[in-house]
Amino acid sequence: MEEDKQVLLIFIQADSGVDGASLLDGGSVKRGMFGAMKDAAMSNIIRRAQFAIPPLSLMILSSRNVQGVSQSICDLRFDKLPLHRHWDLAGISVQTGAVKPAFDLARFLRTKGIKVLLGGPYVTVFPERCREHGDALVIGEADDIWETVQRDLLAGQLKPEYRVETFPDLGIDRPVSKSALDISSYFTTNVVQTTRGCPYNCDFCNVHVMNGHRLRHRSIGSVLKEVESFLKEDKRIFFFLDDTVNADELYAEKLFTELIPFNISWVGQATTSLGEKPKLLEAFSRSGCGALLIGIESLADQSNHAHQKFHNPASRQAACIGNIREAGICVYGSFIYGLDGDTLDMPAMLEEFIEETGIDVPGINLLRPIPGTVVFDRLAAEGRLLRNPDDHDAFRFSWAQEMLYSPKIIPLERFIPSYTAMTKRVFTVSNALKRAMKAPRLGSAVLMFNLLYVHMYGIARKDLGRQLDGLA
Ligand code: B12
Ligand code: SF4
Repeated sequence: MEEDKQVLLIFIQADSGVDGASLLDGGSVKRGMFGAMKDAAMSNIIRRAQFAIPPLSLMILSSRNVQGVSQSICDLRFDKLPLHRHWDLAGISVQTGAVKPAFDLARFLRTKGIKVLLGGPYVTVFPERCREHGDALVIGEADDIWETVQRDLLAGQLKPEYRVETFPDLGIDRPVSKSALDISSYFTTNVVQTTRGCPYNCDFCNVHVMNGHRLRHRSIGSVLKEVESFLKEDKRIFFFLDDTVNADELYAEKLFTELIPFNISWVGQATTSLGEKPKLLEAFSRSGCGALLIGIESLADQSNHAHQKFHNPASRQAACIGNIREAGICVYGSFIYGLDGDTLDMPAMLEEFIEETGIDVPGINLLRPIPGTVVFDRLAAEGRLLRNPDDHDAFRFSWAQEMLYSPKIIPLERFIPSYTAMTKRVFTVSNALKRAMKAPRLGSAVLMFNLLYVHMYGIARKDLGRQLDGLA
């Protein structure tokens, strides 16, 4: 009898970013033995614990079964490449900030005689740059076309390119299975996406480029079924991976009201406007919402507007955050310092805002121009990128560790010290303890995140310090 075709789906470990803050120079900066050991241990913990949720993309693909094909997932954050086995095809998920490790891996696998197929956000946005690195490309959301790919593989007729012409209809039931995952590797494996697409246009983001502007929902029945089936294998917390879980308020209210009897706890991402919708907030809280990441970005309208973000007016931010926290939901406030429109007054404003609103976990990011976003092209056209715009690897993921562009108003050599001085004051052990004690829920998780950030922003300051020295 003929053996099944073996497909290996690979998620890449990024060198830095949330996958594990380590110095960008790979540690060649001199540190004491204790410092080096502490950094290595913390990087390891971050890699293994902090954001260790499985890649939903690969769970979706491995759930599309075609008879005669067996699929396995290799998550390089935990797993070694299983090269002792035979593989007919390796599918790599390529994220925009981890292009080099993905292409290096593709080259290596091809030297071993394994066919490589590339898919994911970077391939969708820059297919031409990927073509030479794979035997085949999948451009776009692969939910349905993946079965065609598998059938072609079976027939020995893999095509060089599969292009998804129209966004998949998420209303069709496509059950997601965890059978290709090692459940014990992760913090939780309960990752669910209810909706794709984003009606907004923030110029630093490319979700609307990859997934379109129209919100596409799954049916509420199908989400409920998935939650029920996921709970049978893993009772831990749920992550709703939607970019804005309150984007369609009617849908969200119905969904989370129906989720109340499931007695789960969950986290997600939302906009500040949730704080002005008491019924929706109640549904979130009663269905077990423990924390929400809220993209506040700037406290100044002129800065948010300069980046096409209009749905978060500064005058309403504090009250909205107060209401969300009062409903018993922790707020991870995500800010960006260095937006066009920001001045040197912003750090003091941010610190005061974080203090006054009691934000449980602050994240103060540097703007990262990601290739394929509108801001990237604009900064390139204005001559403000500090690296060659053609070298996408220079724009790899990192954790607030380097400036990749010149801010519009603040000179770079004043911007960097103003940022590092702020993170030094905001991310301290005593602030971490204070925030954990005041958190409406999940106090120990709030403590863990804040402590990790004490470490990660410390690493970022070392890298930025080196960049600043280089400017002098
Ligand atoms: C959950 C999440 C995370 C999680 C898990 C990572 C992950 N990629 O699964 C964590 C917290 C670890 C994370 C980390 C980061 N993330 Co993130 N993350 C997300 C989020 C919110 C959901 C991802 C998801 O599951 N989507 C649902 C799945 C179904 O969609 P998908 O991944 O695009 O997959 C579809 C297609 O792309 C394609 N596909 C994907 N892979 C493959 C592989 C093959 C072989 C094939 C055929 C097809 C295919 O088919 C899939 C099904 O349709 C997205 C936003 C978004 N809307 O996607 C951001 C997003 C992916 N993250 C982003 C960023 C910037 C980061 C970080 C760099 C943050 C940082 N500064 O450190 C790190 C990078 C770490 C890494 N190694 O990738 C950006 C990526 C930009 C880009 N163009 O690449 C996004 C798009 C958010 C944004 N606003 O721009 N992230
Ligand atoms: S940052 Fe969030 S709200 Fe803005 S376009 Fe991206 S997904 Fe939409």
